[in-house]
Amino acid sequence: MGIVFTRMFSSLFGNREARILVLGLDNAGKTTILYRLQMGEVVSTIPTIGFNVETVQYNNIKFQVWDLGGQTSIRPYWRCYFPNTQAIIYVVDSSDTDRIGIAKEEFHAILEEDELKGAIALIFANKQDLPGALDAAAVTEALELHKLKNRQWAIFKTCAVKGEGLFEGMDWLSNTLKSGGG
Ligand code: G3D
Ligand code: MG
Repeated sequence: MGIVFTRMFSSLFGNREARILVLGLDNAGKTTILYRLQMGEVVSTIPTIGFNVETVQYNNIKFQVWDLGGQTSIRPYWRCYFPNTQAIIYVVDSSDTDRIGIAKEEFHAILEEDELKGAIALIFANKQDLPGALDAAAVTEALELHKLKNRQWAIFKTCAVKGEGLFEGMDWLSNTLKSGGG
């Protein structure tokens, strides 16, 4: 599958530096997705302040992953990762209905950031294989996606462990970026 994704993203940004953030609560499936994309070697670093950031560099595009939620004191440090962000991939555990409200709040809060105003948003309603998982319409509702203004977004059902749905989402992402979004 890696070849497919690397082909999709090659020459997307020319020589421009680009960033794609993969965000969501812990346990949503972000790291699994990063490995599934197989776009390069995953490098894990812990910046001074102590949150874990995973990075895959593909040509001039950086995919960067960290967990939202938790400690509020580290949040200002997230901003170091915002410049040149063309897209946010927001990963939700669709079966974690207890925390979907928190997932919504975190998502809307991060989208308020000035430097992320122009970023497009791809939402993965992950863990569709688990019993009780909300479908895409229910996740759309729970995340209040229809409240998003001036932002291109799309939601896809995924099962990251099986690799299902990822291609469709990444296809939307690369096409939307190609046509000038982000
Ligand atoms: P995170 O990086 O967002 O914190 P991870 O999440 O990618 O580490 O995934 C957390 C756990 O959820 C992992 O299980 C992982 O295998 C599992 N997971 C990820 N995607 C799916 C999915 O689509 N379906 C199911 N059933 N599980 C998934 P472990 O047991 O390794 O902690
Ligand atoms: Mg992780």
